[in-house]
Amino acid sequence: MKFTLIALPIKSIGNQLPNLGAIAIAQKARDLGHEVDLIDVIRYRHLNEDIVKEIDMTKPDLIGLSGIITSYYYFEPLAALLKKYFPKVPLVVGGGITCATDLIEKYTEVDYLIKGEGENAITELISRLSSGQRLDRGDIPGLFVRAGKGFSPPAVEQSYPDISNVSFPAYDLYDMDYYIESSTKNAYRFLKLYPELHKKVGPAVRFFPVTITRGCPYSCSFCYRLIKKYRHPTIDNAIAHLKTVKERYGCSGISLLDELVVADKGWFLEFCDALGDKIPGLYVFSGSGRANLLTPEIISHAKKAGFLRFGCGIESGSQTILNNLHKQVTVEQNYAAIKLVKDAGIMATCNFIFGSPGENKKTLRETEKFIMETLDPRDYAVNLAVAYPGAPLFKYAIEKGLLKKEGIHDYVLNISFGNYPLNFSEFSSGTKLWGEVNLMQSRLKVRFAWKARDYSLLVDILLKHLIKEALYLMYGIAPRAAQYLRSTYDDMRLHAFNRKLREGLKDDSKK
Ligand code: B12
Ligand code: SF4
Repeated sequence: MKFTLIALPIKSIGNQLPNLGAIAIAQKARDLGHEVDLIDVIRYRHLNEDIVKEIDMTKPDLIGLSGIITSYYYFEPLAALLKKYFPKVPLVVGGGITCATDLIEKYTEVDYLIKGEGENAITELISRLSSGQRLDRGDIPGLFVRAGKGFSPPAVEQSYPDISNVSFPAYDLYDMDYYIESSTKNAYRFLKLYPELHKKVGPAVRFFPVTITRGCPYSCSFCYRLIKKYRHPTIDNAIAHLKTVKERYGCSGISLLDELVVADKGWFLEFCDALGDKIPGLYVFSGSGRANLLTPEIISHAKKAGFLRFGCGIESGSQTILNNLHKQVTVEQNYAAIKLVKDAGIMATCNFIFGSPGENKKTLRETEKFIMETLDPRDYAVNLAVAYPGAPLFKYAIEKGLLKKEGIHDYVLNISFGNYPLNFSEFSSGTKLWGEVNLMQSRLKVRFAWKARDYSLLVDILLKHLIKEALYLMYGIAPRAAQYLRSTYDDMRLHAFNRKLREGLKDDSKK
């Protein structure tokens, strides 16, 4: 069987990362003896008509689409086009985008949808399709089968492959140099902010993103749990994987994209020791720490193994907000974790989420205090609370009436564009919340500049800060005007996009 996989893009964010799920599935199909093509839209940004032409040439027996939820804006028209031009070729979709099962069921004619890890379900799907067996009962774990207008869901939600026995992803299907260059640039963007670490690593390490473990046993309310069960491979398997990446592609740096690499302490310690012994000189950027799990032992092993950065997913300096997000972490644990990581000379990268349920002036002040006492401007990133379909926060938005069921389609298109229309906080509007967050960031800049006795920076920031504060306080006129302009602009963009989509499909039908 000929299988073409399409790696769907997301709105460009500068640092281009490959879709590792697509090449995991590609490798599975190859292992089963099938021929696989990959159309990498993340890298090449193909127009839909080019994809149609390419598929017309290669004539696959099965087309797979792979992406995360923010690929939705691209996925829906492409799926419609593929069904129009190749009605007899079955279409299967997988990856985080499948959290929008109801939309995919209603707004597309995709034949199969695979939820969670795809290796087992794709094996069954391909073998049944290639042997001409019927597939209409939805009896394969994780596999939704279209039956008329709707999907027939599987009896078992998803199945979990033995990750020590799946082959390493089909990296060769990607333009590896392109992705290595992008990951390397990103790693050095951070390294340059930390001269000591930069000096230690030197200028010539190549970085590439890899995942080793799968899943996470926690359930923070903003996080979509695509892979429910946490699992790790054997140490030998993990080491062989990283050695392959190093030897084949010359990467002695990796960005570890695991959701929670420290979830199993015993395994993680062994993994670090094996890294130090078997791949000396490897450097690791990891985003997946968790304050309640980071211990001096974990950090000292990680340091020896070459970890340069540990994410701490702090989210907030307020215990109320941490509780509302179901973080299962205390503010004190967060303080201690950051100190531990920084004292070891490892970058502590901390993400903060603003605008969660219960967020108000007091909780913002608590977070400001937390940042001021633990971090500096290099170490933290600011995000707004977003409800991704399938995440507990999404259910909360529906229950609280913040999002109506009939508005979900537009909402998902909006978040694909990077617009976050829901306000969970106690502030009267999203604009007011964002205004407060902006002010807090300005204040933090001033306070950091003051702490560093950088007077010219201080004057510069102070002026900008004063202007912002003055505008903000002017009877709310500025925020209201900004909100009006922003929502008008967003609506216009969304309507233009939908119009283009409809017109594109109409034009195609004339050809
Ligand atoms: C790398 C990554 C990114 C990259 C982009 C990756 C890409 N090019 O698509 C970057 C950094 C850009 C990114 C951004 C975002 N990400 Co992200 N990201 C990840 C991360 C850390 C790793 C993904 C990965 O490689 N996993 C390993 C592979 C093996 O798993 P997988 O991709 O899920 O693939 C398996 C299955 O999904 C399935 N499958 C996948 N494709 C296909 C195709 C077919 C045909 C089949 C049958 C099966 C199948 O089988 C695969 C093997 O089992 C995950 C967390 C994680 N560790 O999974 C989050 C994750 C995917 N991201 C997520 C989110 C929410 C985001 C953001 C929207 C928000 C944010 N603040 O992070 C932004 C989007 C920004 C934008 N501009 O749109 C969510 C996904 C939510 C969703 N429903 O899609 C995740 C799961 C994190 C989480 N737990 O919430 N992300
Ligand atoms: S945010 Fe991190 S710790 Fe929380 S559920 Fe998601 S992956 Fe797990």
